[in-house]
Amino acid sequence: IVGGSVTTVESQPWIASIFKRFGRSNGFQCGGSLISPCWVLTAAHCFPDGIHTNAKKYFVFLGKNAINETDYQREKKFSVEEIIIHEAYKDSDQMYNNDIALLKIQDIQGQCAHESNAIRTVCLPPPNMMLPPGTYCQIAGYGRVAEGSGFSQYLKETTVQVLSQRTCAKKKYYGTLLTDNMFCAGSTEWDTDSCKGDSGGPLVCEVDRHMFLFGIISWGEGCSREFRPGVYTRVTNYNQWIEDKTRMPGIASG
Ligand code: 4AZ
Repeated sequence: IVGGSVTTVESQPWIASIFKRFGRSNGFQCGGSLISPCWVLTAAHCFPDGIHTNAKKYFVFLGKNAINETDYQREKKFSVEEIIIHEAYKDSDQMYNNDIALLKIQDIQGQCAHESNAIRTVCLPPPNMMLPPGTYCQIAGYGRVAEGSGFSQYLKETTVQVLSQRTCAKKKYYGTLLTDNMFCAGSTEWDTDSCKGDSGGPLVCEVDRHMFLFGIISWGEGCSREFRPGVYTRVTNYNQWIEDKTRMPGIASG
């Protein structure tokens, strides 16, 4: 996150941090959001091996304040039982379409997440609920604090404003790179934004005094550049997909 401020996980208790094992060392990969006790929603581009991704190579923390510190009081570690990448996910050199994936998580006792002050699920907005342009939303993550800098030591959050699709699809902005599965959010001063390492993490907005997960941090040209706002996966296009993929395996009928 460029700009904004350092926060504590209690103010973003749905945030997940996704790590990958590299032999002896582990690397922070992406953010995510806890949408139900067993499921983290994140970006498909966090798994460049696609359907060949080995779930065993990944693990997830909830309740984590700092990437490089262990907080025995608050954080909980989970293995990844399953990675579901959207069937229509597509990456090009410049953008990602259908940039959405689900991780099924389980702790060492085989349990899903338990709520605490530092760990909570976030609600999904109703299908096709649109946000008026100008709506203020929050983004959060452990990513870069400026283009070309290192990742943030601690969780950061900031406020961005939703842009209209019409504005963001103008030539001066992203033109035809923007699809209906995306929306843009940024600051009018171009002084705060998501950045590399924040991908997969949450964009939440308050509607009727409740917080909803409207966006997944996805892409953008650089960070905090003029006329290059952050681009977010439009979560309301995927309510049915999420429901289908996270539904408990039923008993076959007929
Ligand atoms: C990235 O590379 C990335 N400014 C994420 C968000 C943005 C740019 C790049 C948006 O993960």
